[in-house]
Amino acid sequence: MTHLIDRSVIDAHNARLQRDLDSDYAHLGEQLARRGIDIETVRAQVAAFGVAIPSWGVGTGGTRFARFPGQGEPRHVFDKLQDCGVIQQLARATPTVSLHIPWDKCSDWNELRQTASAYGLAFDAMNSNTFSDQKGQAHSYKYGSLTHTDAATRAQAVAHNLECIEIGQKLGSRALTVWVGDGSNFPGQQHFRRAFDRYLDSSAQIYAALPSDWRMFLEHKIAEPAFYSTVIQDWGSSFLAAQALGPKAQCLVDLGHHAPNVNIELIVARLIAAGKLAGFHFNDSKYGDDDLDAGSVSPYRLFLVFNELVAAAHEGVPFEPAYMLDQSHNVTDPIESLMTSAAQVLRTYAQALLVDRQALDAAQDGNDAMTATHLLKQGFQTDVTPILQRVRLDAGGAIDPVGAYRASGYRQRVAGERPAVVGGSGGIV
Ligand SMILES: [Mn+2]
Repeated sequence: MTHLIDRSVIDAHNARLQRDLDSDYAHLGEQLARRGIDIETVRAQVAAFGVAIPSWGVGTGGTRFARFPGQGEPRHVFDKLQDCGVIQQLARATPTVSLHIPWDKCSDWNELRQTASAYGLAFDAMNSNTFSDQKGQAHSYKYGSLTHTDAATRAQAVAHNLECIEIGQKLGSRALTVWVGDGSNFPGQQHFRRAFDRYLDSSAQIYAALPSDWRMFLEHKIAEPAFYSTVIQDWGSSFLAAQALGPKAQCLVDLGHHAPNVNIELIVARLIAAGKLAGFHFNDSKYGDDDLDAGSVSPYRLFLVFNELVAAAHEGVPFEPAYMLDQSHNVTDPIESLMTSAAQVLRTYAQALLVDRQALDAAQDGNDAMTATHLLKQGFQTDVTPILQRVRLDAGGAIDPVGAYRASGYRQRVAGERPAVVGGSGGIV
């Protein structure tokens, strides 16, 4: 195993914090025991939980207006993997990386797989890109890709997705995430039904090429870059498509891809019930697809999503969601944001595990709204920090990942090794 952060830095950092942690953990254990909860059971469940990092998340993001590059940004997929390795070494919650093609194209996929393995990383879902044109591409996606009116453009978009599957097979991935920016900017621009039919036709060709143990994740988004209509606008469109394609096609929920105030946890419940929940792209937002750090604005909303997941697991509903962060880091060090966000996801999962399901069932059956909502709040308001810290410590990580990361001087080191790209590319991710 390649250690990117010197072990002694982490050990010294942990040594200063461990006594407080032991005391806090024991105290929380007592509190939970009074509620009939075994802290060790919760700890084991949290330790088994992982969330994938998108390779593009370790670069600095941007907006439609500008991008302000950070120091020592990754230059290529190997640099990105290295940053993901640091995140996993310190925060111990992100054992997989989700690649994006063509941004992560390289000449030796075998070498990439071995490098990832040396960092203790594996590959999650592959992400295709038919929302921007690549150099030398025969047909433009300006007016759409899988749903384009021109058959040759659709065929090119299908072929790109098949290439993503092929690359993914070399890396041990088992899923393809398809998000299309296709849609329209003017009323009347697009024939809604025909565009959706073209989507189904193109997607069916991709679906037919899926290896038997693969899944296809359909990601809906209400708007952007098309601002009047998008072809896969909402979970309903996504569900119709997944239903038409077959059992290996499921619906991916990106928390930022809905209208403001939409009840996302209810969508999650519906997709679980239909056997069509693919998984999540976690982030937070206040206005639109803001791609802010998970739980940074509305942690209770994230909790309510996890409440549905934990309830379904508790009730033995068969489902296997894939979890990924999908954020844009414009003003923070992406490594710090991703470690913090991964911890936030684990925190929220732990809080949802604390809800007394039996008491909640009784309150719901008895129409006791106040007790029911108090039961959720009781889980959400429990400070599970000591559990997260113990999980990291036990796995060889840092009790305080951001503190240890800053003490390690990693960013300064790679800033010297990775010269800044003058100008840089657009910041839209
Ligand atoms: Mn997403």
